[in-house]
Amino acid sequence: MTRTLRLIGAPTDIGASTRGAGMGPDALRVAGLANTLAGLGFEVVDGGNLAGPGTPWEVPAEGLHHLPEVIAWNRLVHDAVDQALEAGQLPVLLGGDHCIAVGSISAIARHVRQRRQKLRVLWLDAHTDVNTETTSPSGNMHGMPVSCLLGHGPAALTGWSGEPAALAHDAIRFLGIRSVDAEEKSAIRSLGLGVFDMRHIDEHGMRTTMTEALQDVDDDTHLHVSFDLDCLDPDYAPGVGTGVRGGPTWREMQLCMEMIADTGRLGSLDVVELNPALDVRNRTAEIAVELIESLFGKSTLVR
Ligand code: EXY
Ligand code: MN
Ligand code: MN
Ligand code: MN
Repeated sequence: MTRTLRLIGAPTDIGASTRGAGMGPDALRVAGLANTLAGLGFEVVDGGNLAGPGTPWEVPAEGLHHLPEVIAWNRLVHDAVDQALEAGQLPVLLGGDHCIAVGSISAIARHVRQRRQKLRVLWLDAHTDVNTETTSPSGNMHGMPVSCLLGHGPAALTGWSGEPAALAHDAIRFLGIRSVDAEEKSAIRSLGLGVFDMRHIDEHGMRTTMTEALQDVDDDTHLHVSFDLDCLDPDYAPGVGTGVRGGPTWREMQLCMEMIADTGRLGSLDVVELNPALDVRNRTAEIAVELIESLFGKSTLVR
């Protein structure tokens, strides 16, 4: 049966520190995302862009930047992802900055729970995004979605899945991590989160790391990938607002994607933090499309 993928554009930089991520969905379209996925044999429906509030660029209130607008965007994203899942489509959310993962993963968590499946989230990122309004050094909400999903973030953004926490602490694995605030480190330890940082990838290689990250993924598992493009080394992906050097190479990310594809359990995807205003001739968008193609099963294996 042909699987239908639904592209959902969320053109916003409402949770980011730098403007420009709102152009991400169209840059991915220009780089040929829909045709590339159709070329793999999927039916691809591009649902266009959601229409949410603009970015007012005001100072943070009570430790949070733009909370009402972040809620509005996440509400739109939540409902669009929910509708795609209800229609039997595989949602591909095109950000937009990473704050929108609250809406998408909350919808996915409810759907997975109703089907009595198990959820595993792979958070591909230079950052762990596990700040809260009391620990965040910036007030920027793209640094907080994981806390919201674990039930520890701002109250207005927790509980959206129908449970206090959309994610159990052992339902998420982080890969590519190399920029973690001091208070995030404490949270990671106290919550017992599974973090595969760059030191781990350096020491064990991507193959072993992915084998570990995918351990216990089985036929009942829904795999969600939250792909922050700043996971990649900025030499390969310059078009991001919060790039951190020392990330995985293009080849390493390819292997990561191929090993996820090999499980056959990919059920949903966020592609976030692409900032075309900082990119070089749409290179980061093109690399993202190549990596997403591998994630959806393009194989370069000869044997
Ligand atoms: N940890 C920093 C903060 O919370 O402000 C930086 C977060 C950057 C988040 C990027 C999108 O992954
Ligand atoms: Mn992120
Ligand atoms: Mn990041
Ligand atoms: Mn827990």
